[in-house]
Amino acid sequence: MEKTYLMIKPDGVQRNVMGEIITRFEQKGFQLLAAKFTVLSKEQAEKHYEEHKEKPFFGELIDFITSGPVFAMVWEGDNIIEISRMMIGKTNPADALPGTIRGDFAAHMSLNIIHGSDSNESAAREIENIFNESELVSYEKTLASWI
Ligand code: RTP
Ligand code: MG
Repeated sequence: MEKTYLMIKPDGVQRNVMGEIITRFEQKGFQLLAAKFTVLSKEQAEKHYEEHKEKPFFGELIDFITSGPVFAMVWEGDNIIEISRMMIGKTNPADALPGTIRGDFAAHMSLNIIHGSDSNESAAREIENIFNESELVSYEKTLASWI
């Protein structure tokens, strides 16, 4: 089963859409393994976005992602990396289709609500940056079988 790191960014927290976003991933059938409401340190932010460290917008990206609390989560499901990025929508909200999280809630490139890992390697690095192995909960939804 594939894992991904999803993180509601400071703008998503402040826009009061955390519950709505979590609902979408729950209803899609994915399983939450870990969650943490926290302010990223500069070191965590730089590690999270290390693939962008040579980009001109890197400084602004780090300032933004550390500017307030984020909701960091680990989710699991078949093909979750590709599917969750489809649910999130394109990076630039001008290209993000209605029905996607960015298409529905975002209007600016830098304020695009949520991050989703783009590969298995990124997911492993991003998860390890925020969570200890022991914080990932493994469980079966056995109690839902009678509903
Ligand atoms: P994210 O990593 O945040 O989930 O977003 P993404 O995969 O859709 O996009 P990525 O290329 O990884 O870019 C990371 C974040 O950097 C900002 N960005 N600004 N000014 C620019 O040209 C530019 N390009 C990217 C965006 O906020 C993007 O989410
Ligand atoms: Mg990215």
